[in-house]
Amino acid sequence: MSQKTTLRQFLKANEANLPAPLSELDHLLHSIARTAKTVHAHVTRAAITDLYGTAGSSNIQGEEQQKLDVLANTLFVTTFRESNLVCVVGSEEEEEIILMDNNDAEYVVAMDPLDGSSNIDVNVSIGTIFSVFKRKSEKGTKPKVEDVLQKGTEQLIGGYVLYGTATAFVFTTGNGVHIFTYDPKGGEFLLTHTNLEIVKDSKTYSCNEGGFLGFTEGVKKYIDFCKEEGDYKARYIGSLVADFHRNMLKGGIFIYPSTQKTPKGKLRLLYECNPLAFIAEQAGGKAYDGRVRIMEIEPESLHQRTTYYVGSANMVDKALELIETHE
Ligand code: AHM
Ligand code: MG
Repeated sequence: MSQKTTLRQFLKANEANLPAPLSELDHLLHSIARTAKTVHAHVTRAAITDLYGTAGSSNIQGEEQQKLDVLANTLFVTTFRESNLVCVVGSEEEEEIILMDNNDAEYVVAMDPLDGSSNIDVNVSIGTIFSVFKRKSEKGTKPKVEDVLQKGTEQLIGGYVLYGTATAFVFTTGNGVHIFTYDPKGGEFLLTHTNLEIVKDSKTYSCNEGGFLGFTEGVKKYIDFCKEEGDYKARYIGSLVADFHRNMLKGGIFIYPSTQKTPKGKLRLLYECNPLAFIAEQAGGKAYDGRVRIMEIEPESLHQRTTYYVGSANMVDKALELIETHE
């Protein structure tokens, strides 16, 4: 077995390609990776340590919070506070922005600390999703919500951690997509894919077809198109990070359209769609809301939702073409 590159070695070797001083982004990425290890440890032992089940509270979306949602949120927020690099965090689990009480810090984080909550209790893959930005407001002043409401094109880092059969840390700083797999033996994230590219065409579509009757005509036409082709596969875990990760590695399109229950789509622009859109584009894929490039949407609110079509470029193009001609 060849010696694998650690996250630290990789960042050091790629210093010139980072969009901010290495010491800062390096520190931030390490802090996220370290906390991901802690979350990994909790996730793998949750059935034993009584960490399954609901926390007895709801988030801003009115969704019941799981104990692990709350724990992951606390762990990541504490990490960012202690990093001294982050001035404000926007989290799926908290209604308002979270001030880090460090007005001299320059970075902003938007995150979903533990996505795929419905899969937590049943031992199915879940994930952490995050974006890092530079603040818009002046250093030394109190950060504002506008610091978090930045377009996806402004991201310095987009990333996720998949807690699956293995835990994987995937990110881009705008210079390709890299996957680090956690080695529980050595306690390190090791480089297992570099400059990942998503194939342009594939025959896998991921969509919750339970809502089919409520889909718009164009989306129905695209799903029908996949079925009529005869050799397409439907693959849907219901955990965004896991569905996205599979499509990144094997090709495919992930769709969360407008439904009767969620007319604006279900997924949140800032901390679910944008980071994955950045990664998809960096790997040669595409991410649209059905009409507009996800990363060009001007955010208006912290928990804003959007419809989402992401994955292999030609598949996204085909979906957009049918949506345009049928809506
Ligand atoms: P969550 O943030 O409450 O976990 O919801 C987001 C999750 C995504 O991981 C997944 O893609 C989607 O919800 C699945 O929704 P549905 O059950 O409607 O198919
Ligand atoms: Mg989520």
